[in-house]
Amino acid sequence: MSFHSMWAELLPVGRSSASGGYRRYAWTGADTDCRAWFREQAEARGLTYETDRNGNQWAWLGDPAAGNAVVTGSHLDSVPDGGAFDGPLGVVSAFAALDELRGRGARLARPLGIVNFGDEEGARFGLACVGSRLTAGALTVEQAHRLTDGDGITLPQAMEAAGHDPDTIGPDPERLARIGAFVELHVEQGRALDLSGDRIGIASAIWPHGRWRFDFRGEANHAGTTRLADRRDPMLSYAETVLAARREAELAGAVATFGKIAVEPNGVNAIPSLVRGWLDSRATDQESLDAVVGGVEKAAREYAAAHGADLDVVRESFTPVVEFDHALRDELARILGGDTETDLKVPVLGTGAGHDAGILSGRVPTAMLFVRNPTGVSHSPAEYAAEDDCVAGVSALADVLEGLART
Ligand code: HGY
Ligand code: MN
Ligand code: MN
Ligand code: MN
Repeated sequence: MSFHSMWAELLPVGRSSASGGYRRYAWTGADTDCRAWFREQAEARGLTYETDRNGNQWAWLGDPAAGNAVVTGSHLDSVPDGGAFDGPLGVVSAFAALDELRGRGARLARPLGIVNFGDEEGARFGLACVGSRLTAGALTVEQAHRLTDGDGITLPQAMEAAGHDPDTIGPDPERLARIGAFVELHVEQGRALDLSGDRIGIASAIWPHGRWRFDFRGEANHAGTTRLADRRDPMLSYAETVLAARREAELAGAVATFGKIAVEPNGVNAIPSLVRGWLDSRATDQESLDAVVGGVEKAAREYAAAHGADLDVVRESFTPVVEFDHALRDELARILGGDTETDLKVPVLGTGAGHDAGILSGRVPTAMLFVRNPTGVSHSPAEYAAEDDCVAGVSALADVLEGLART
C-alpha cells in the first residue's frame, strides 16, 4: 500500500469536521480507531503484532527475541485540535519504508520493528509521553494511576474502558533490551529545513523543557456588586504573570507559553475563586530555562501578593536536555550522504519539541529524522508537509533502516 493511500486512510480518523483539527486523545474512541488502523497495517503485511503492557503497539519483521532490533515509529495521538502530521507521519512512513525495503529485496540481518507509542501528547491526562515513559521506567505505576483527565477519569479507568488491563502497566526493560537502535521520523515543528532548502534533517538534541501549574486563589464574589477595592481577584495576577512570562522568555532567548487555563467557578458574572494556568517553557540550555521559570514564579508571587491572592506553583513534568546518540547520528549522516559531521549533506538541527525518542534516548541508541514543514506550524490544523517531502522522508527512512539492519 503506498504512502499516499495509507495517509488517505488514516487522515479522517478523529478529525473534527468543523476545524479540520484532530482530537485523538489517549484511550478515547478516536485512539481506538487509530490503534485498529495500526493493527490492520501490521497484519496486512504479515508482521507479528503485539500490544505491550503499557498499551504501546508493535509490529515486527523477524523475531524481536533475537535482539538488536532496528525500530522506527512515533505516535498517533494528538494535541487538542492538532495537525495531521505530528506523530502519524512517523508511523505511516515506517510502514511505507518497510514496503520500500521489501520492494528493494533488502536483506536484513536484524529484526525490524514499528512502534506506535501511546499518549505522547498528554492532551487528556496532562503528561506527555506516558506510553514511552512507563516502558522506560520514567513514570512509576503509582504516578500513572494518579493521572486524571478533566472529567475526573483516571488513566487506569480510561485504559480499562478501552479494553486494556491497567494492572499490567509498568517498566518493560526486557523490551527495551531488544532494541539496538530506535529512529523516529517526525515532521519538523519549525522552519529550519524550509529556510535551508532541505527536505530532510537529523536531530542533534531536544531542548530541556517542562510544564508548571500556577494556582492563583482569590475570593469568589459578585461581579456586579463588589467594589474594586474589596476584591481579591486571582485573574489579575494570572494575567500579569502571562505578560511576565513573555518578558522573561525574551530576556533568556527561550520560549514560554500559558496555553491552558481553568477558572472556578468560571461564571461571566462571578469573580473567580481560582485561576489555574499551565506554563510550558523550553530553552536551549538548562540555565536559561531555570532563569525563565524562576523569573516567572518570582513575578507571579509579587502579583499575587499585590492582589491578595494565594499562589501555589507545581512542576508537573520536566524533561532535561536530550543529546541524541552521536555515533548513531553520524551513522545516519553517513547513510544519507555525509561522511562526517563536517561535510554533512543533511542538516543537523536541535528542537524544542519533545518526542518519545527523547524518552528512549540514553536507554537505547536513538536518533530522529525531520521532514520539511514549509510553514513550521504545528499543534494546529494548519500543520502541513508536502507529499513529495513526505515521500523523500520515506526513502530516507528506508535507507537508514536498510543501512542499520544490514549488519
Ligand atoms: O509538547 C511537545 O513538545 C510534544 O509535541 N509532545
Ligand atoms: Mn506534538
Ligand atoms: Mn510528536
Ligand atoms: Mn560526531
